[in-house]
Amino acid sequence: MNAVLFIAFGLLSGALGASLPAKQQTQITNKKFPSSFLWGTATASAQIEGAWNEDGKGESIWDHWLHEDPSRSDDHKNADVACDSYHKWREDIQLLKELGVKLYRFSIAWPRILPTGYLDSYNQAGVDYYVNFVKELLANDITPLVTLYHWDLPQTLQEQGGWLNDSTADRFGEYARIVFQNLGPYVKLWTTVNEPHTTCTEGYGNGEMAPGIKMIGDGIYQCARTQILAHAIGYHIYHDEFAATQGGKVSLVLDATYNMPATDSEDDKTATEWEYEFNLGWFAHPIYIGNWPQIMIDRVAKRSAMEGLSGSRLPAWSDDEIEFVKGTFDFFGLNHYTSTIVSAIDEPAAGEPNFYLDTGVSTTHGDDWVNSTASWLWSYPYGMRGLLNYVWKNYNPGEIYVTENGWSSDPTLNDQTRIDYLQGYLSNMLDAILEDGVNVAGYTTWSFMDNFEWAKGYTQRYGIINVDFDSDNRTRTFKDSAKWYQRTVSTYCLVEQCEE
Ligand code: GBH
Repeated sequence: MNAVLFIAFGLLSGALGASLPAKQQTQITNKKFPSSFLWGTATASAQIEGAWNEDGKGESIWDHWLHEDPSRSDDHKNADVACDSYHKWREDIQLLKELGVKLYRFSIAWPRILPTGYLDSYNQAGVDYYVNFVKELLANDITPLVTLYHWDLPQTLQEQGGWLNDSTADRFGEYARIVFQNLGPYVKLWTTVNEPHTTCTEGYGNGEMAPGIKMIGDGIYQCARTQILAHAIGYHIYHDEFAATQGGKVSLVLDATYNMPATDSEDDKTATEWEYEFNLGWFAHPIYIGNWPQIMIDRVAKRSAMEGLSGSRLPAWSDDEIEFVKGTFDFFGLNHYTSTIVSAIDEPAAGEPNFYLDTGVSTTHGDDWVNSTASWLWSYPYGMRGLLNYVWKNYNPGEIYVTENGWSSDPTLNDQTRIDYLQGYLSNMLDAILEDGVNVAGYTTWSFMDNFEWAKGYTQRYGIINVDFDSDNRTRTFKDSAKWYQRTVSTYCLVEQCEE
């Protein structure tokens, strides 16, 4: 049974009152990827670089948060050294070359460029580091895809409120301008912020990530507003000042699950839309369509009223702001890992303001989806095809880059579960490209190598390359998945032999 039939069967059995069949079989396609397809891998500065205070780098919110209380990460470890990529960058580029990838997504540490976040702290050594890095990538025929903000905010800006303060969006613009000026001659693919959904829910909502703020009813929405403004400011600076001479593209990176209704009841279908709008639409709607999703405006207003508040906890955009934000994209940067099955619930009683009560649905995973070593990450390969189609139809982005997709395992080199995951997801990506006409230009798997997994420390490994965190050398070794990926990116084919 192919994936489409499986989904059709799922909906049908829903109609019959059964829950969605969890069993999924993915027939791996033997078609070839288009020769223009850009294969790559992804990392982020705070997760690989280490050298947290070298050559003038300022403290980031992640440095600060874990130095203050090491028990905030599962293994009580921090990112002071991580993969030591700050020193081992030439070796890393040779590994990328050995893998055969044409695209490398990485991020710039804001506190290396502006250690305090303010212009007067400008650090030439930080700029030089990244200029040398991108030149070396180009010399090895690897295209850089650069993220400006992958969660390492200068701590000094946090002390002014961080993403709860509108002025952080202006500070981001000043930082972005410096990076465009210096790296723009070499970099043509930019993303501003990575997964604002995650940093707002976890950094400012449940407080499980730096800066550890628990404002799940209101700060969470202010964080989103500020990051969207920061993105839009960065986009406009690029297009007003640099695009004509540099000719690059700018977007942002949004993370999303593929969501499906538990049954084909109207209520579950509506709940599925709510789940999309409160997670992906929250950010994609203002940028790709304009304003918050209507259901978000309505539901947060309704629940705020139930709570006896005089106005909505969701900050309203002015008409000028809506216009300023709308259309600030040149492609869609999509991170996709897992899927959900969504059910409607009764309206929760008014209580403490809470984003999840605002969303007002219940989500779960299929009974026999395979779980990774991360509790949230379940394999559902069709989700890649389903989500790419959802994004393509709803946001009309013109072009999509899948900027992250990957699997958490133990450190083993024999990581067949990762190969299974990647093969299934990539097969569905190719179906979306060839069968459904979705324009996916490139793919950067998460991750190039094992690295610092935020509040999970080093307990979860996403790399296709193993890093020995017990050795001073941080020795890198190809896992089976890296060898599999190496073959795939050279043959453009997911199986032993593709049809010619
Ligand atoms: C990405 O987030 C990040 O961009 C990347 O830095 C990270 O290393 C990678 O994924 C792997 O995690 O533990 O139940 O509270 C992916 C989206 C959102 C997934 C937050 C984990 C925590 C769920 N992430 N989520 S839970």
